[in-house]
Amino acid sequence: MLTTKMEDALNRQINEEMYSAMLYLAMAGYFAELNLMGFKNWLFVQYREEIGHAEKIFNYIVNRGGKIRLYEIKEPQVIWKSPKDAFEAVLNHEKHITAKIDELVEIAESEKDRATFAMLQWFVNEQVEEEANASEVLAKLEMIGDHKHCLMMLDKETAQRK
Ligand code: OFO
Repeated sequence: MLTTKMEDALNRQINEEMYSAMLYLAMAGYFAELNLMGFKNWLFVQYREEIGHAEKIFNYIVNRGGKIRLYEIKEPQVIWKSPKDAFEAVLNHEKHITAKIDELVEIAESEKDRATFAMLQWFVNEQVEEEANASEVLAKLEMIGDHKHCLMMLDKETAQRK
């Protein structure tokens, strides 16, 4: 059985993951407006992954016999200054999520909840990938600068993400 503190923190993380999904869906819309459909695809795939993260925690709480609590999802930003600005926001957001996962791990340790600690290791590893994916696109955008042709090439590359 989950302790109240652990259950509450996990439910709050569902909200964080749902906000991540909303943020990336908003960003997909921003790139669609710029006719950068490859970037739109990248963010749409990311949006779906975030829904998957929320579902993973939801199912874990259910499997442990806990209570699900859903909270209001904050309205995301919908416009950015440039593609680079948007991907800086992705990386910063993923760093924020990594800190949230670390907090959950600390709670699992302090509550002596080994099952939750084990489950969270998936998220610890996932965050390494999430930050690396965002950093990779951001680094390329920084390299490209104002070169429209290179931006179109990167748009083609991001269109491949599944
Ligand atoms: Fe992007 O990893 Fe979940 O929130």
